[in-house]
Amino acid sequence: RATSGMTVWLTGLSASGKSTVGAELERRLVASGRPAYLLDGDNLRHGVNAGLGFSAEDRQENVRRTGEIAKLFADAGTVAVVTLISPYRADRDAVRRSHEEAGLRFVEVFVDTPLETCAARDPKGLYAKARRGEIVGFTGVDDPYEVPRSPDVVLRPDDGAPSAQAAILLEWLAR
Ligand code: GGZ
Repeated sequence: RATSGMTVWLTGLSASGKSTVGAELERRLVASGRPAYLLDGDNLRHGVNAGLGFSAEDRQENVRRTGEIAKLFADAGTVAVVTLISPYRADRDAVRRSHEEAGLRFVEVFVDTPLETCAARDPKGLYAKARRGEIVGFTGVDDPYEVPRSPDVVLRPDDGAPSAQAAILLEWLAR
């Protein structure tokens, strides 16, 4: 294919900036003539993934389904930009394997914003609720986040605002 599809998978804590970076990456790709489509965890949970909660099993199924959807977009020649906490290494690795088995490129991006920063941002007040015990099993508070061991790209707050991080990511993808 002239325009080859792939999946760019952003993993990181809630409020790490995944969705903002992902939306900006999608915008920049489309502006440069590259078909791209954002698959955001929070959005998908209202539709195809409605009914899934935040147990380890449900998160695994959330990641699996979203990975399958991303594969369809990638196979159609689109850049699927996925933004999901996807806290478990094994689940993310399974999506990578399934892409590779299908001959599709999979790029894992770790949005490495420290927990303290995410909790200080707390745009939806979820960290505060989790700390008060009003949400049980919140990632980073009382639920695990397994840091990627060999991500393809790491984005840190040092890299700048989400738009700057998206630019870095786009440059990496172009190389
Ligand atoms: C983590 C939760 C939880 C719990 C609700 N743990 O920052 P947000 O609010 O807008 O996005 C988060 C979203 C996480 O959904 P994902 O599909 O990305 O998660 S996973 O990949 O782990 O399946 C957060 C909100 O849902 N949220 N409860 N307990 N995040």
